[in-house]
Formats: sequence, structure tokens, C-alpha cells
Amino acid sequence: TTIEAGDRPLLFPPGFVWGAATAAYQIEGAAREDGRGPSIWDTFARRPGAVAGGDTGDVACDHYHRHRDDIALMAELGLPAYRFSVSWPRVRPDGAGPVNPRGLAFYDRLVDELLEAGITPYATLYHWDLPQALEDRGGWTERDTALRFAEYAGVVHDLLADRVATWTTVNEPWVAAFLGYGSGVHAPGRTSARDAFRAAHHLLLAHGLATGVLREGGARQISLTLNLAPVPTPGAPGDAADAAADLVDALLNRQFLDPVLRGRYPGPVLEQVDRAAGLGHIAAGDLAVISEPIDLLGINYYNPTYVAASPGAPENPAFPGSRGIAFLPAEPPLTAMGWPIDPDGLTELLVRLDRDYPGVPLIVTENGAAFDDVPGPDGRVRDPFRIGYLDGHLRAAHAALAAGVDLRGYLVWSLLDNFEWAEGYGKRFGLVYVDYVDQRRLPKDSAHWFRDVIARNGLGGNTA
Ligand code: GBH
Repeated sequence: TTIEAGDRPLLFPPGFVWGAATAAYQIEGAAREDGRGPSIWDTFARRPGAVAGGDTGDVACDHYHRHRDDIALMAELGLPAYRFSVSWPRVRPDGAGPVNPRGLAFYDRLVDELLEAGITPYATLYHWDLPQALEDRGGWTERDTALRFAEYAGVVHDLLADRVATWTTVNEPWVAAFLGYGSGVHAPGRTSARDAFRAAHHLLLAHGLATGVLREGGARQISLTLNLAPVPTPGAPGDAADAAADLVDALLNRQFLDPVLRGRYPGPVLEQVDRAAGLGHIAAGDLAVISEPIDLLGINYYNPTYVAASPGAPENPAFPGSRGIAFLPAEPPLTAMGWPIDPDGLTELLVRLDRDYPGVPLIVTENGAAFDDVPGPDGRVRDPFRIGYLDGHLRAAHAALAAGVDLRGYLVWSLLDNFEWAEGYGKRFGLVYVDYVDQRRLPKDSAHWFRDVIARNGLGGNTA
């Protein structure tokens, strides 16, 4: 971000939703309490070498016990909205048997406390913590898991529908399918293109079936959240580089956007599915279910994906069919994850979605960055890079609004430092620093900065 850009005050539309996000397994802890069943992440985290440092979500931020204090903190930080996820194995420990009232009661209390604090809850039903019992029966590679998900969605919706207006069915099905079942970097750690494509379809089906259940229950704000990224075309139309970018874009973005918003799979995706898995798992009528109208599309944006044609390159297991495509190393500036910082990619993405899939309101459900945050002796956490990252991406979001995109809100990933999946606790995305020794919360400079952004509904410029 240049100094000139930083000087320009920018206001967001009235009613624009500001907030922060978390996910159950990443913050709750209390993994064996009140009847919670094991999830695939409990199992995976115990696999030697799967998670950095051997970290697990057993305790995490202990949010299960500290939710009152955490909500008080959110109120202090002036957050109008909070996106959390519901743990399926807390609500229905083995995924298919009896519902666990004590697990449900936690979300009942959480939502009441949020509303008492004046914070609007945004509930996500699946953020990757599949009940292990369902994985033992095939997990997302089996159609049955989608049917069980729809039942679970109905149970949670029945409980909270009177207080929660906005629902997200599934978070980032690409990650759940292709990192969980393709590259094996995430739970359940399987490595098969066939399994990954089947998982992707069943996650989409789960979304569609749950959308039907929620709609029947009267829900009026139904969404799903996708991890989307521009895949810049390095070459001329039709050349090898352009074809490489198109395939990666199809697998990462259109594989999910097209079924949900157009009722069909893109051709290049179907070709890869057919090659790796056959088409037998895609039943007649599935795409009609998957394309049930949604009211809002959630976008998690971190960075673009850069590729080039490279004849000798081996297949990237997260992108079946990608033999001959190189995934280019990121260029600085980088976050602590090694991810590039490219706010223009967010504008490009939002403008493209508005153009290619018109009529669906958009919300950024995650955007943020990990940096090597360290509290000073005064307990203050100075995180100028995070402020710069968020400032740049808010300007990018504003540019999309100015171009006419119907963007309804922006939620920071994350409220708290938390269990960063395969990276464990070493990578810190929070607006609030968490000391994992004593569970102390320290709002970083970025948290105070964001409170001011929210208070004036935009960026004030350097002198404001
Ligand atoms: C989100 O995932 C999650 O929803 C959240 O739980 C998590 O903590 C947060 O982001 C930070 O990681 O092209 O193979 O290199 C982010 C998922 C990460 C998906 C980077 C695509 C690049 C995959 N994205 N990623 S690859």
C-alpha cells in the first residue's frame, strides 16, 4: 500500500457488516467434555508429523470455558458481528445417532450472550470437524455423509433459528476435499484424487440438502463460504500458460461456483472427475439440489494462486490433473505463512464474481494474515504489518464497491490467535494475541485500529 493510497479517507455503505471470524476446532478446546465425540481433527492431529509441533485442538483457546470473557472482549473491541462455527461432534457425537443436548446447550448460551452484548451471530455449520464415526464409514467420499449433514443442520437450525439470521452451510469445500482427501495435508489425511472429487461433490450436495432443510425451516439468509482466488493468466489466450491457469481456476473456483450458482460442473472439471473417480457418484438431480438458491455468497480471500506451464512438473495432489503445471513460489512481501500479499487480487475477484455470477450479494467471510507477533514488555502487541494488510484489503474491497459490486460486509480472520490446522499454534492470525500458557488475551494494535475503522465505518486516512 502506498502512502498516497493510505491518505485517502474511504467510507463504506450504511449497514455494511463489520466483524471477525473463528471456527470451533480452532478455538474451543474442551475436546472430551459434555459428551462431545471425536472429530477427524482429533484423530489427525495425533498422527505423527501431521501437525507442526504435535499440537492438537484439545485445549486451543479454551473458548468453550471462556466464551463469556471472549464476548466481553468482542464488545470492547466494538465488533458488530461475529462468525463462529458449530462443532458437529458436539451436537451429534457419532454423526448419525442421538443428539447431545449438552453440546447444543453451549451454542444456545453462546448465541444468547452474543445478542446480549449487541453482537450479530453468523453461524457456520461445517468448518472441517467431521465426526470421526462418519469418517470410519467413508467420510465425505460417501453420499450418506451429506444426508447426515442435512439432519444435523436441521437440528442446529431448529434450536437457533429464532436468534440467528445468517447461516453458512459449509466452509471452504475445496480445502475440506482437496487438502483433506487429495494432498492429505488436512484431516482425514487421505491422498487420492478419486476420494477428493467424491468428497467435493458430497460437500456440495451437503450444502444443497442443508439449504433445503434450512429454507423449509424458514431461513432467509443462507450462504456457503468458498475459498476463492484469482489465477492470473500469464500467457496469451489458448497457449499453454493460459490453459494451465484455466484448469487451476476451474478446479479451485468454478468447481464450486458453477454447480451452486449455475447448476452445472464446468467441462474441464467433469473431465478430471471422470478420469479420477468416474461419474457414478453424481446422481441425476444432484445439481438441482446443489443449485438451490442462496441469499449470500461468503468469500475467504487470502492471495492469488500463480501458475505457469512447465512440461516436467509433477501433479500437485491438491489439483488432480495438474501434471505439467508449476505452482510458482510466492514473491515478497509475504506473511508468516509464506503467502503473498496482494490486495488487488481481492478487487479482481469481487469484480469477476459480480460479472460472472450476477445477482448474488457477496460478503468477505475471511481475510487476514499471520505475522510473527510478540508482546512487548508493556504487554502491547505491535503489529503494523497486519494493519497494513487489512488496510490494503479494505481499500481493495472499497474499490470493488465503487465498481458496483454488491458487497455486504467484511469479517477479519481471526478474532483470536488459534489452532492454525497443520501449522499448529505457531501461526498467529488474531486481532487478539493469545498466550497459550495462561490463556491471557492481549488485543493487538490491529484490534484497536479495527475498532476505529468500525466506529467511523471506513478508513479515515492517515491524518484523520
Ligand atoms: C482458511 O483457510 C480457513 O477457513 C481458516 O480456518 C484458516 O485458519 C485460515 O484460512 C488461515 O489459514 O494453492 O495448494 O497452495 C485458508 C485456505 C489457504 C486455501 C491457502 C488455499 C492455498 C492452497 N487457503 N491455500 S495451494
